[in-house]
Amino acid sequence: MLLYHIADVHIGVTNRWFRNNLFEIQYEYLKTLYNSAEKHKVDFIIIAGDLFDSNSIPSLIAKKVFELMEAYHNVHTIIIPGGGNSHGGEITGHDAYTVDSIYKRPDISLYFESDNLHILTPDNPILTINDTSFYAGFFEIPKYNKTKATHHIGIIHGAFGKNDGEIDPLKLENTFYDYIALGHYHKHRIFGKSAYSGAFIQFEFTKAKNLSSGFIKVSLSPELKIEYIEFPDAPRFLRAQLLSKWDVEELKSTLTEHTFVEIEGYIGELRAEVSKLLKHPNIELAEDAFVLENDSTSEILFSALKKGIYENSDIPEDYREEILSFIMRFIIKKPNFPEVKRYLERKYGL
Ligand SMILES: [Mn+2]
Repeated sequence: MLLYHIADVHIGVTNRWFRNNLFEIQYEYLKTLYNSAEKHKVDFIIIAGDLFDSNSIPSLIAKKVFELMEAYHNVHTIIIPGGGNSHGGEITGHDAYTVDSIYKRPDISLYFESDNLHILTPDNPILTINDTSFYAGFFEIPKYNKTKATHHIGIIHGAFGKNDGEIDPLKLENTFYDYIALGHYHKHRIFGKSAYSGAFIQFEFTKAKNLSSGFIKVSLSPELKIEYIEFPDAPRFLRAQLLSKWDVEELKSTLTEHTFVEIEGYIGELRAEVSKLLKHPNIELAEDAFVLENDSTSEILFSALKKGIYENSDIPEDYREEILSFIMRFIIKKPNFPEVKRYLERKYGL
């Protein structure tokens, strides 16, 4: 039994490079996914939340998406609504199952009466198709009784991981589910018998160079096999800080025709280099970009911090660049450094 798992498609989202046409790219890759599913006789495609960026998506766009899914008669699509936050059991944001949910619109809910399109909601969280049961959870591990089916798949939109405020992924291991499809984080990650597929097609500008677009392929029998399949030609969006000649070289080497870069700041010394870079059609300067002049003590401070952050093993690798970027903005915008310093001492022991 084979299934594909995607999440966080965020249809309707735009960014500074793709103001209106990100949907065309997402749609083309959805077609790629479904063609592959058909070719490899994949039984199920799971969408673990945030299919749409918001509940106010035009019906015309949503219908185009559901019609595409419906057309692949041999593939069952199982969708759960997503959302950004859970407040006292109430989930809000993105395509959360609220009163004004896209999935409750009369013209949209009709699609879920077709044989191969299914939605799991808090009112209707379990579905069995042939010998496989699906159980939906929303920001929590679903606690249901096991059905009589052969395979059991959990689908959860929520934060699991080892950081503050996250649910320990070990708890996922101790459930009866054969596989747990997760959505919410936009970076793909596999742990044990669960996985985040990450954003289907990346759309946010981030510092992380290892963010990719793609999906998870799962075979359940004869034994569990979880595999990430990347779309190597999907667009990538990077935010870069140019604080040394080395950063410039690195940026040049990561540049491909599919990479779009926003420079969020640079040192004065690199001014000429930066204006050359900005002639490249895929590189732009952030609206609030900073410039650090050579004589600036901030630069020295920054190098010291960078060293501190990279040598501190308590700081998860994935967060280092983000923390640096955050500190950098702080240094530039808020010269009251002692406050930042106290915060860093308290939080990271720097
Ligand atoms: Mn999301």
